[in-house]
Amino acid sequence: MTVLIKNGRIVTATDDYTADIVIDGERIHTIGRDIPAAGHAEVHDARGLLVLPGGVDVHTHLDWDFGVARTADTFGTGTKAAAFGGTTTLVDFCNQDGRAPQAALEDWHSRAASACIDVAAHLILTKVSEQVLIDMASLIRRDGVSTFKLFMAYPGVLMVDDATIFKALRVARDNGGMICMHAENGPVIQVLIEEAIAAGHTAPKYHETTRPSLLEGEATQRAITLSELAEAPLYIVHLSAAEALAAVTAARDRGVPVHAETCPHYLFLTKEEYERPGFESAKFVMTPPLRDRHHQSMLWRGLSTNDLQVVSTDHCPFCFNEQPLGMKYSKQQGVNNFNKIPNGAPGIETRLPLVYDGGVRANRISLNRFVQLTATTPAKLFGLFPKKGTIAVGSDADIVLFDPNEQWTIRAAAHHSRVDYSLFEGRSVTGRVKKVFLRGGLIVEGDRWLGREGGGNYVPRGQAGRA
Ligand code: DUC
Ligand code: ZN
Ligand code: ZN
Repeated sequence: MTVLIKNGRIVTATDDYTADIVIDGERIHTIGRDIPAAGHAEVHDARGLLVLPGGVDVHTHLDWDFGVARTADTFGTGTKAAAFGGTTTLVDFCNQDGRAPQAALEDWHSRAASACIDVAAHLILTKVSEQVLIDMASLIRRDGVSTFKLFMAYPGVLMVDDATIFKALRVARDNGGMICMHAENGPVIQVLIEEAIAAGHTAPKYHETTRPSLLEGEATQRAITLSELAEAPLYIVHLSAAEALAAVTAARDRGVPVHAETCPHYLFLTKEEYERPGFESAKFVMTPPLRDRHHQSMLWRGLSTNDLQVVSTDHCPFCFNEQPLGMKYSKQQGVNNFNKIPNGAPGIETRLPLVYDGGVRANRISLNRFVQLTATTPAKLFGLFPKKGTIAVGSDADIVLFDPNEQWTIRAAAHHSRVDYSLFEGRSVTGRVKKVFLRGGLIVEGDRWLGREGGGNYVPRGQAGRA
């Protein structure tokens, strides 16, 4: 059973040409010109469309337990939303949550079984005993979990100390793994939060004032110092601050293998959102918080100089309203105290159109760079390439047909996530996902859903940290 995609403009991280693609089973079999339509089970005319590798989003929190809160998407709903946004592979965060890593991973697998697209796991380590350091090696080598997130923030909840970070970096280095770092100085942030609350500053906007960019810069520099000493690769997640980017840039200039991602909300929104009336601004409470325009222009610069190498979503959705999912899934927990607002925001369905519209169409990045940032480099850094992240003979036939000219308006009501709002509500964008193939199977056609829960595979990953 073969599928033919004809006349499309194929864009990868390096190439841009018009050709036909034959998919045989789950893989790309042939790329060529003027391939006859006869004899194929399906023929798709991609004239006028971009043919892109399926997006790879390496930062999501589906069905994620964040203590008193839980994210609103199941693997079924979150991955369906991802597919409509042109993403065909996720690397999602599995929380150790004080358990043996293997138990946490089994639990993650049972929930991830409903995924509609391909999924892989990172492990968030919160209790790193000597046994856990030993377990890391088999997680990398046997289970295909080659990346681990550590937190320098949230003391008493998720934070680990510098000694732990240093030890974990060395274990990752020795086994082909990589540490992903949430870099903010948690203890100092805690002081600022306590002072704000004591002063009666309880509105959502104080989330931003208590997490200054300097403290992201400090922690990023500290993480880099530890990784440099350990001679281990490092990946800074959700980088938002110019100070943090400066530390990454200086390290990369020294030849240190530091990598970093940013997210669409830091590229397109600013801290002015915290001035929205009432509790509305709680929708924008994510960590790190939104920054001012100066940081934003530095992030675009970092994307063009390759000091920022990935755009991921950090899809960590909590509903604005309490109903219908309940208080555990809602921002309303923090209506009287910003420190109780679950930290996180949705974005899994809008990454490609936003970056295409605000990046490529706005002449900030090239079309090839767009593919590199959203598919190829994340696949390479996280041990998924060349199975994922490109269009090449032998690669999985994860393919997006994208209309570069269609203008549409982002509306949460039309989304497929269970979350009840969008950070980008009402924003007009040009560029829209039209068809999505997952391993050769058509799962999205316009607004028609053709995929199924459980149709995604678990993808064990190889060595991490090589772009
Ligand atoms: N960090 C994340 O990556 N996601 C949600 C909250 C956080 O602190
Ligand atoms: Zn984080
Ligand atoms: Zn996250």
